[in-house]
Amino acid sequence: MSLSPAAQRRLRALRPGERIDMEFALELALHASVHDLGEAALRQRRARHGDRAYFVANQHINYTDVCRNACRFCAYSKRVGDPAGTTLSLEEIAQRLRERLHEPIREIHIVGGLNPELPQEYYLEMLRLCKKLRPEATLKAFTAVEIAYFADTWKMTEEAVLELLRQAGLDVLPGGGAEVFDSRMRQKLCPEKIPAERWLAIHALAHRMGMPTNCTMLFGHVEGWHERIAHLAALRALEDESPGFVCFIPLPYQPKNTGLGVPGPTGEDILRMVAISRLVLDNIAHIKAYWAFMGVKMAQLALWAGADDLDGTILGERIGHAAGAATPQALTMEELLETIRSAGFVPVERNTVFQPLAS
Ligand code: V47
Ligand code: SF4
Repeated sequence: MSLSPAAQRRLRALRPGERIDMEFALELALHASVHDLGEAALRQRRARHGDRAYFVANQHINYTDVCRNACRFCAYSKRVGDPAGTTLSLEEIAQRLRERLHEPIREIHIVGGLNPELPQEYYLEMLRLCKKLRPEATLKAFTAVEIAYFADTWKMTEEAVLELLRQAGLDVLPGGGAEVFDSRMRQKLCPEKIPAERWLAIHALAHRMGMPTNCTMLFGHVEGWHERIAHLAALRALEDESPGFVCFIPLPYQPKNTGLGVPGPTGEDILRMVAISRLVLDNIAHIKAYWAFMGVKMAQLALWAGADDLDGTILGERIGHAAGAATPQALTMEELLETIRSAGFVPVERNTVFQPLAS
């Protein structure tokens, strides 16, 4: 069934930043053509960001793949005690940072599994070390899932954990671990992971403490549009109540080496998801087309369907690549600039919170 003429008119007449209700969002997601959705999302994106497309010079540190959880979509983690598990020592982390000191990196993205063998001091030292070697970089570290794990194992409140980490150098929380908020889906995908309510509460807390965060959704596996729209609605409601989300990242499911046995989203589905995100999340300024999971060419197209950011140079990402992401390990600054320009946009280098950097 295609979109009704009345809904078609409503979509074409959307004003910049106009809020749409969830019934309309679902109707659009189910029935609008990808072309009409992309066109409407492009108008919203242009009203906010013109022809600019953002990127950041960053480095990923995935410090341990040992994890107490065993999410079924995750090809990265190893069971506690598995001899194949790897954890970077603080010296190895320092080495990875030193190897790239000649590059003007502005963000270090640090996430890992829930590894019971690592003491509190490891995390604090890791942050201090990053700040010492890279004082000009923003530390975007630890998903809400890791923060909850620290609070439980260190027997501290989540607020005390965030404060302790902040004193050691933490600036921003990344958006991972959200997956799909629907509890039935979570039961199928990641039954051991914190429930959606706790993920949301930790982000709200960080925002109240003045710490910006990102948000994500893992899509294109067992969920449907009802769950996707409900997920976006929960993010929008949280941002209304406790503002602080910098950017939303729709993460296309990478199917290789995982236990789910489903293929992952099509290109058309990825573009629909990006466009719907731009149309629903009227209170979140940025939508990221994460090239490491989407592929560089898909990410270029996503800039035409509502996205305004490509993330960054990356290097060191292991989560998506363990699940078969057929993308490069890193892009150079020149390659990123060319990717954006050849897609028809004007590249703007930014820091983690999207302040443009003087070029
Ligand atoms: O939390 C795990 C997801 C996330 C798979 O905040 C998978 O700027 C796809 O959150 N297929 C980590 N996704 C990545 C992430 C992220 C990436 C880039 C930027 C930011 C940011 C955040 O990746 C995990 C999980 O949701 N994930 N396995 C998979 N097979
Ligand atoms: Fe562990 Fe995160 Fe992988 Fe789940 S997604 S198994 S919490 S590393």
